[in-house]
Amino acid sequence: MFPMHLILAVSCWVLCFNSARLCDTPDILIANSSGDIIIGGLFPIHRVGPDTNRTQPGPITCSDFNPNSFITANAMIYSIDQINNSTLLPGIKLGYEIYDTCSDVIAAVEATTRFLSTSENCVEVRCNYTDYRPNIKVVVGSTFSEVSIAVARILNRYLMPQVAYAASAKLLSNKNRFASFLRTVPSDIHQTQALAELVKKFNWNWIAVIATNDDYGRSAMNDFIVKSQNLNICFEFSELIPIYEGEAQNARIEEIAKKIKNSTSNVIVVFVRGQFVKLLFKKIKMLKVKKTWIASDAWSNSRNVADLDDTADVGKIMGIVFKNGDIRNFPDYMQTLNRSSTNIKFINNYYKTNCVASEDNLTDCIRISYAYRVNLAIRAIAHALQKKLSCDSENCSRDFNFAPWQLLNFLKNVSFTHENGKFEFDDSGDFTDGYDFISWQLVNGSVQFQPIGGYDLKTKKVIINDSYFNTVKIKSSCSGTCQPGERKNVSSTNSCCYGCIPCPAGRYSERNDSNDCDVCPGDWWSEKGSSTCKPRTFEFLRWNDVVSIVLITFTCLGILVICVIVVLFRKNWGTPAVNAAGGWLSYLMLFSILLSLVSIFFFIGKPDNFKCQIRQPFFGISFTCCISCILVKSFRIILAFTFNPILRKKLKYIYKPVPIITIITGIQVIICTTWLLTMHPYVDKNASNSGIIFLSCQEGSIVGFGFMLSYIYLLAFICFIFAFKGRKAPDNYKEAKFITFSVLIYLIVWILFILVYINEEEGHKNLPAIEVVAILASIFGILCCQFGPTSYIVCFKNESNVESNYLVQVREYLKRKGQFVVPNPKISSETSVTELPSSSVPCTSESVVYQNPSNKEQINVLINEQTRTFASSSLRKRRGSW
Ligand SMILES: *[C@@H]1O[C@H](CO)[C@@H](O)[C@H](O)[C@H]1NC(C)=O
Ligand SMILES: *[C@@H]1O[C@H](CO)[C@@H](O)[C@H](O)[C@H]1NC(C)=O
Ligand SMILES: *[C@@H]1O[C@H](CO)[C@@H](O)[C@H](O)[C@H]1NC(C)=O
Ligand SMILES: CC(=O)N[C@H]1CO[C@H](CO)[C@@H](O)[C@@H]1O
Repeated sequence: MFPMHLILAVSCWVLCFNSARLCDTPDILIANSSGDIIIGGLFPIHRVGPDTNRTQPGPITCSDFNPNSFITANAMIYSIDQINNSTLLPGIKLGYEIYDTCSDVIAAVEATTRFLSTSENCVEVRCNYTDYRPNIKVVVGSTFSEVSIAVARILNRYLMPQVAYAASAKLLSNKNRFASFLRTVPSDIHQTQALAELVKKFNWNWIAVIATNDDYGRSAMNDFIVKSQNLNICFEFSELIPIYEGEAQNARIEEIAKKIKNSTSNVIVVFVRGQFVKLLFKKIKMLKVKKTWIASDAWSNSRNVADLDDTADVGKIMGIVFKNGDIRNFPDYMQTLNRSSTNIKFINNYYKTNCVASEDNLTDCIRISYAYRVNLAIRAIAHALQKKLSCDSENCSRDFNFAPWQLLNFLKNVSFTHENGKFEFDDSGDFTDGYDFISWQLVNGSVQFQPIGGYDLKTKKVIINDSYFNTVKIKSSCSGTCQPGERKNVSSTNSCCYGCIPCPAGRYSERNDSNDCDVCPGDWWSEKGSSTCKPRTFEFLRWNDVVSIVLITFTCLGILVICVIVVLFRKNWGTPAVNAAGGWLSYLMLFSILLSLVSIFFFIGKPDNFKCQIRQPFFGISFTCCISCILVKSFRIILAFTFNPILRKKLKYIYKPVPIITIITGIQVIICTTWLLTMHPYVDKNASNSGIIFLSCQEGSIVGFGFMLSYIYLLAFICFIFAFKGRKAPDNYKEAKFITFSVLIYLIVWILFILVYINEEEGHKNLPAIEVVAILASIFGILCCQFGPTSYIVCFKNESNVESNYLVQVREYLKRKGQFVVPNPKISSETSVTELPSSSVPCTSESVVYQNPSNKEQINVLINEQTRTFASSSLRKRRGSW
């Protein structure tokens, strides 16, 4: 067993290596400068990394010089100079150590180990790095996410701060895994959102997406699809390009190019590195396809692609870039970069590039480099150091020998303003200052990247310059826009491909591309294919309809007639004619007829619940009262023609007008009350499938309504029977005929009404009018037949309106006819009379008529009594016929 302290001693050892400065060329160290605090830098100065077929771990050699990265690296040097010259860190000199990553992890990892070396050029292997103090305090870099991730994984162990200026992979926001990683660009998670919003801004909803088949491409594509779908953008297809060059990749790109040629979408979003975009565009050009291309930041400002011949042939290209800004005097600095005075390597290669050819070229090169983002990174570090070293305007603490992790918190919480912008890292260590959109414009035969707008991360708003926006006329949607008044008829598979169908009647859609047609609210309505609803018109029997005016005229006429009759009767009150017409019974009849006429007004005009409920009972009860009066009159006729004394006595016993009228009307009141209390009538809005609502009264209970009508009908029928029996009354006695006639009118009219009512379509507008006609017909029948003759007599034959006249004439009539009536012989056996043949009996069948009475006195008494009964209940129309 080894003692524990021995194991610990063994597990801690030191790795030393020659000073980087002692390395022979070629080496990945690009530039360095001593200082109080040294900042590490990682830049892909070369595009192609070390040979993949290495057999010995010799020095790393890279190829394919990248001028943009060279400029980016110079931006770091320049920015450090700026800080040194400024008053931000008084008395402190910042130094740097800049390495080439060769766009590959292998060189980046080597550079990282050098960052971790201590002043003795050793990387110590310890158990506890709390006290570990390497030369480099903070690292700036790198460009590619893949490289940055590798570096971040190593630095995470030491919690050495790393500030990236371009690596935007979403993964790097995870602070559990990359605790010391910060960046001066937003995460790609925002980029996909920004691109989706850009597509939405141009109202494209039918697009395709292509990505490289690696972590970056797949994750960007998936994010983009999800975010686009949330904005109702649909995808015709999505394709992945393999990242390993070769036959398979070539074939795949060819396939994709053909698919693009075949596609109906005009907009293709591409999350592919520039080098593969180049291959794709070559194929696209061969197929002569023109589309609109949306570039992710991976190639949005790639000179490599832009410098292809005839890039404009593939169509319009728009791209997203990190928000750019100016570094003061940096272009001058790059222009006057002196080959001898600078200590940066590869300056000669730089002078071989296009960038230095002209000022314009240089500006373009600087714009597409990450210079501005590096500048922000150095500023953030300087502001963090200012806090860490507790600087005031003159002095900083000169305690430089701190462990890198001690700077991390100051850096995370840094907040500074620069050129009116406020910069700070969010909780994920990312900047959130948004993006710019650029458009590739052909100027003098070469592509320039022109800013066309931007995206604000916080408001998620895309702003595109109007001047550019208005030039974009491209449409990319699977289907045309559905107009207001139509709705989408979406197929089950794809929500962006749909036909448009007009909204059915009664429904509407206000906006373009509505998914559904809304139902018009209650009293509103629309025609087929409407974008709005219009109020329905109510249809009912209006006061000013011709029918109504006619009906009202007749009603008023009826009221007028009643008034005239009342005046006539009042004037001739007590005369036999008025008495014969019923006396006070006439007033009651006229009053109930008046009420029936008044009820007509409830049948006309806009129905409401009150009118619906009141109108039928109002009419029913008043008319029942009227009929009951007629019934009493008919009853009296029966009584008058009943010569059988016993029957007469019985009938006379029952003949009590007031109770009869009260009971008969009372029963109707009960029927109507029961009806109203159980299922009362109500207003029915019969909304048809047109712009019309039929407002009508539903009777609620057809049984109640039927009972009410049948009851009146039954009473009228009884009247009819009674009066019919009295129709063979003596010539002078016309009352029975008139009752028969008026009741017959009623019976026929209401049979017709019932037939119409049953066959009439529900809630028809004219149904109330028809009922009013029936009411008017029966009322005028009664007025004419019951009151007309009496009125005639009191007006024109008033001289005969004397009681004696009545009595004399009745008696004469009976005598002339040789007929008079006596009580039934079985009861009055003292009279001996010869029975007449039944055929000659002029009176009712119950009556027994005798001829040649033996006792003249008795006969006279009898005649007097009969005459009085006649006189009190009859009227003679044709006096001359007596
Ligand atoms: C810093 O100051 C030096 C000397 O004054 C000057 O040469 C250099 O251009 C300045 N650098 C910047 C970035 O202002
Ligand atoms: C690690 O080292 C620091 C400084 O030497 C010391 O304060 C801390 O206690 C150590 N941690 C452990 C777990 O030993
Ligand atoms: C292109 O479309 C045609 C007909 O629509 C189809 O036959 C062909 O397979 C399509 N080609 C590709 C590459 O999708
Ligand atoms: C004021 C000052 O110290 N400026 C120096 C800052 O650092 C650069 C080199 O990195 C020097 O050239 C400046 O003179």
